[in-house]
Amino acid sequence: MTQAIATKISLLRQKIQIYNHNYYTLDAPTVTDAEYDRQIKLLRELEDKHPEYATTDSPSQTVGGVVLDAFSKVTHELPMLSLGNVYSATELDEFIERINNRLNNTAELCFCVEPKLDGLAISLIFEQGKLVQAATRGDGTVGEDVTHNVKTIKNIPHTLQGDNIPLRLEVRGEVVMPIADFHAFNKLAQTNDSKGFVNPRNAAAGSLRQLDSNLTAQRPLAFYSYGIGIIEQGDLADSHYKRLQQLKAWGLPITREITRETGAKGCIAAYTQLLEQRSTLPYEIDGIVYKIDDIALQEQLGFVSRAPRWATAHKFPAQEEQTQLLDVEFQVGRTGAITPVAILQPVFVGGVTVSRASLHNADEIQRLQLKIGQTVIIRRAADVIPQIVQALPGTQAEKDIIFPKICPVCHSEIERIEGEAIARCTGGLYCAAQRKEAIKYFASRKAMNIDGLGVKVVEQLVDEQLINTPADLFTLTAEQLIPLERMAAKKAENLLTAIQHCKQTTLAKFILALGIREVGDATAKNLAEHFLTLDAIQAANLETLEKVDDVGKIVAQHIVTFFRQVHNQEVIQALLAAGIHWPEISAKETQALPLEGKTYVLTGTLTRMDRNEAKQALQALGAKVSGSVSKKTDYVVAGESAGSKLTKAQELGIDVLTEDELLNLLDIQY
Ligand code: I6G
Repeated sequence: MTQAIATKISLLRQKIQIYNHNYYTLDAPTVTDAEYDRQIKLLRELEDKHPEYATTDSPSQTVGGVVLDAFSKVTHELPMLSLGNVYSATELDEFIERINNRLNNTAELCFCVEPKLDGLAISLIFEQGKLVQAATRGDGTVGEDVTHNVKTIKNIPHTLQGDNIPLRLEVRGEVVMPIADFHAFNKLAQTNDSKGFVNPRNAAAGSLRQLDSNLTAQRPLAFYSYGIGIIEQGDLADSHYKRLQQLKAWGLPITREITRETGAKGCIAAYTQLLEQRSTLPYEIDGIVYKIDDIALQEQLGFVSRAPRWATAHKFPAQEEQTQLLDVEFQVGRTGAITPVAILQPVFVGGVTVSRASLHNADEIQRLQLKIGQTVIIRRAADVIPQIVQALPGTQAEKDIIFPKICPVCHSEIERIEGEAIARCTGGLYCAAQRKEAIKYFASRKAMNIDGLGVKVVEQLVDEQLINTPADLFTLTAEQLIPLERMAAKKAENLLTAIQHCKQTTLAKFILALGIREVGDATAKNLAEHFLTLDAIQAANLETLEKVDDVGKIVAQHIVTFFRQVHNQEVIQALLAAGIHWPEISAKETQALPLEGKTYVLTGTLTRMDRNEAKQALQALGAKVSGSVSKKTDYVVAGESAGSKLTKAQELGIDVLTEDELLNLLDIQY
């Protein structure tokens, strides 16, 4: 029995050591953070229950990182520790109780509360205000010298500015790759057929640990301070919060979300608020850190083996989890696009249970080297559709995924035009799947908004051959509807009323409802406002279409091709004959707002307002806010550590605004 426990603990330690090697040395994790945390927790529980097997070199007692031979080694003068964790309000209460017991304290404690960035911890040493050394945390005692690489990070000052700077000062913080830059980097990697990064943390770690600092310089990294190590010949404030503000005053970046809170109640309120903000932050965070604010109390509390007693991290729900790929289905979309969809062993991730995830196209399956039966890592950041980001190495027994050559619905040939990622069913409106999708899209909320015409009803109507095109909806009768599944007389009557109701619409919604390839709601609105009438849009040639915002060569070609098809013309005529109409648009209406017609791109980190606020303020004044810089961009607003978008704007000669200039334009005082 005891032997069995010893073996269990030993195997668990070896397993965690392999995870550590993959994560810290190779920058290529093979399990999710959530799974890693579960295994560490299990090991600690076993060691607590069987203290006779506890050892100081157990991965439960060490920081985890290692030092690569490729870099020179730096011994930290003060160890760089990690943090303990709490996972609930109860565990936070227990953490506070332990502190109160040690301090013999009964008063409410004051905490400095900071977001926990998901990046790579580093130490910066400044001597006489000059940056002289940067090192990774490594195993907490010895780290890697990454000074050359860190000096390429744009928001790290090489010289501190201001008064009372200690003669020698160590600043600790986290290097991250901002989320927007991570996506841009991966997109570029995909077009260059090179490998992207699995997540922003890996991107930051992989970029910082490059042997050639020219490569690091090309990566959009940013740094945020969270604490101080060595202080020689200098007096700093007696509060952690004030010390962070002092770092900011000397020119070191700190996160905007730092606050001071009282007691568990204040901490939990800050947790809830930060969790809500999570999806709008420019960097990825995996939790919040509560730190006793009073430095004297911190000193009194001291450290346990690997973490301070005066701080703990409260983890957010995991955004990555692992599960099994059970099968792959091939869906046929509105335009015939064949999308492989992963069928997953249901898994709770990012606050929801995920059982399906789009695999986009055949290239994505190839890129992930995916096989049925493998364990995969699913990522679901808040409000973002779930994605498979990695397939873990598996066994031989797994099955290859065969991309079909004929449409699974209508059995027409599937074609993939050279140079295009998407394969399409060639069946057109002969394909029931495409017909169903076209009708669902027509009825959808942003288009004709037909209440009660859900997915299941459309599928039955097409399968029963009661409708073939959106125009057929307007000839439906109660007698046809009532026999459908879950359709009583009242529901049928409501649906018929909704169908009648939708006839009063707008030109933009009608254009959107037609389902022209790559014409979404913004483009449909731009087309309506530019041409004012349906006839004018139908008559437009490629050149005139390309004058419209958002419309490039490819979209213009899709529009012309769509209106040229006889069957599309027949459907449009039938819809108009059924009574669909919209109010006339006057040219004046479309020019009412001061920034109408101007396209802005926001890049980098804004420090006094977040991107969403800036976007909404610009849109309220009529501007269009785009995600990418092109010749059609009028202004680029560049915040801190702006990267490739700023470079592109400069290359294209586009006006670049600072955050101050933007605030000035918007007439906002912060
Ligand atoms: O690893 C860490 C991440 C963030 C930290 C940390 C932190 O504060 C926001 N704070 C401390 C005190 C330590 N590690 C040891």
